[in-house]
Amino acid sequence: MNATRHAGWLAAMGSWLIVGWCLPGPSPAFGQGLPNETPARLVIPADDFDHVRRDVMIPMRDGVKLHTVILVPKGANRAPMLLTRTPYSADVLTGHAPSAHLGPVLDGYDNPADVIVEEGYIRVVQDIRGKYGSEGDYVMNRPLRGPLNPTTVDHATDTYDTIDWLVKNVPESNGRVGILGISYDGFLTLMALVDPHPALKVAVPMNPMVDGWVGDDWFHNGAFRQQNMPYVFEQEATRANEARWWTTHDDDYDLFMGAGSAGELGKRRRLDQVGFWRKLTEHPAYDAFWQQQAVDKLLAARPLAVPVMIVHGLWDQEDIYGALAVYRALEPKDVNNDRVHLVIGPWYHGQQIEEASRLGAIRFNADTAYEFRHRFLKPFLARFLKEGAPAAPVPPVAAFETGTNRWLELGAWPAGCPADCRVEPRRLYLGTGLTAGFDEPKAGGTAFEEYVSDPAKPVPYRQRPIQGVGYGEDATWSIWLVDDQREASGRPDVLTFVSPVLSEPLKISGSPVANLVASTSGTDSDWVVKLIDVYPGQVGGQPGMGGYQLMVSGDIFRGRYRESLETPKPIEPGVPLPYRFALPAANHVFLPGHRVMVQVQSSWFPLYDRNPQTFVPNIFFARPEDYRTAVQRVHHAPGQASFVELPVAVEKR
Ligand code: PG9
Repeated sequence: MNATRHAGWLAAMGSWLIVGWCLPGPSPAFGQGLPNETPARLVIPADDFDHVRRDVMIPMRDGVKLHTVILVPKGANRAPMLLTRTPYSADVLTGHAPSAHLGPVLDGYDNPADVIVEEGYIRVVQDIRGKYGSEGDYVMNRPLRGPLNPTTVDHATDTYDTIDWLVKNVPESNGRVGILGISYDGFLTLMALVDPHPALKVAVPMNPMVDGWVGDDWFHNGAFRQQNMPYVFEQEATRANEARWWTTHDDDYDLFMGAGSAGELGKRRRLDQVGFWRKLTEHPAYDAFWQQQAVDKLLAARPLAVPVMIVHGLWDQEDIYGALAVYRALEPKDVNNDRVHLVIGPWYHGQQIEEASRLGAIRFNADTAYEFRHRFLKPFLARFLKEGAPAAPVPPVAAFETGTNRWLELGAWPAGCPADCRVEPRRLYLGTGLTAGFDEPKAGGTAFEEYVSDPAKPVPYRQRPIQGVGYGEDATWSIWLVDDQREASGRPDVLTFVSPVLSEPLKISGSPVANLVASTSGTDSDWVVKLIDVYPGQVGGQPGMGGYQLMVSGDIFRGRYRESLETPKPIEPGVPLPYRFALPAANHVFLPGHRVMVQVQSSWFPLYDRNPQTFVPNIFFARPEDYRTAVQRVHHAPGQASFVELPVAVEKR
């Protein structure tokens, strides 16, 4: 590592590394300078470029200035602007490649680059307050002004002020602005809908962070997603994310087992230095802190003034809850069914701006992401942003049906099929002999199935060694939801119920609901329920898919919240108790020759922290002695039936 790179690396590691070193090489002869070879002001000749880049600092109403990159296609006149606000660096999002052409420059995270370039949009990307080139202080998912934010500014006001400046200072624009973004940027897109600027004509929240406790990035039904601890550290330790989480193990399973609890790992890594970690550990339950910033609730309480296209991925490994929660909040406001649109694709988190002819081992018959961008996104944006654009029909709902691999254009969600069909809940009962079927349990069978849940050997959520959350070259984090579940089905601490081979297609459209009657010998417990499509022993044309166990929906529920999400309570040991919780939506056809499987287990590690299985005040700080094995029982006798309520789409007779 030469001196320059060494210095660069140290700079990148941030100013807290104090090391002494001297640059090698002879000092200049006395009295003779050695001219600096770096120009005082670098000029980039613009002749090759098909766009002009402007870096501006836009003043907010409280005086804080936000770094904003504006990319204007050469020759643009009365062009609409597409805005994204981000905590992930406007320079990175507008510098994916060192090219003179806008396409490669934008081709990467958070840009539907082909649509932006083909449609001649002015691309605007802004660092949110407190991050990278912007001034101000950073607060994770800064709450709206109100009980959680006593200041006069939030992402709604910052967006309003930004749009106000843009329409007055970008002469090439037509004064119309759209906003779009994925994930955190999807959350920021939704914030723009609160008291929106009149020039904001359309919003496209994709895979948005909406409710961090119920089903998005931080918890799922109270179980903590501890593999996001590196994100908390890097996102808040420094303004430009220079301080990096450091590895000690190639297998995250070992890292988190070694620490014992998430709180202990946080303590060892001094995470208490960053504000959001303190908030996470202080609010393990669904209290006012989480309820008051649930974006679906906030938007449900406000008028909808801006048309939206909400984009959801069926295998979104990060924010599988948010998009459909927002759709449920906004759809009732859409009296003419022409302002709230929904697209559901067979994608991982954000895959809709990438290539999506397959997801892991699962193949689709076309690049479903390209289809989304060109069949749905492009005409939707044009309709509201481009003057004189044709009002190209975009269906209220476009939902990809997995299993049959086809797009359905629907009037609402869940609807199941375009024309005359309806969705009706049908109970898939878990039964004697680890069966699954639609017949109610009969007397005479066994009363329950049993397994031992040992916190010293939690069930890995995927095959080990388990990577951390990452998106690099060799990262497979994005596809974990479609991992083959055979790894789990063979474990004695995973109950595996399976149906007979289907002779007819079974189509589900909507959210399955887990209904367990379960007991534990402990006083706290997690319950994981997975709905799985079991492929036939061999699949023609797809070697390697024979017997594949594809999870089409699955989630975890932390038992202490059984009676109240806000107030955890101990579980009475040994007593069969009902647990009912929704699983993520599916739009799937189990084909003839396939089987339906339900797996039940009590850990999903290390993505989720372990439940000690004894009731403690705050699981973040459970002590080693709190972690005890527990005997788990899933009951299925008549009167104590466990089942998964399937949203079955049936043709109307
Ligand atoms: N949803 C992504 C994320 C947020 C917070 C923690 C980890 C991941 C994202 O904004 O990309």
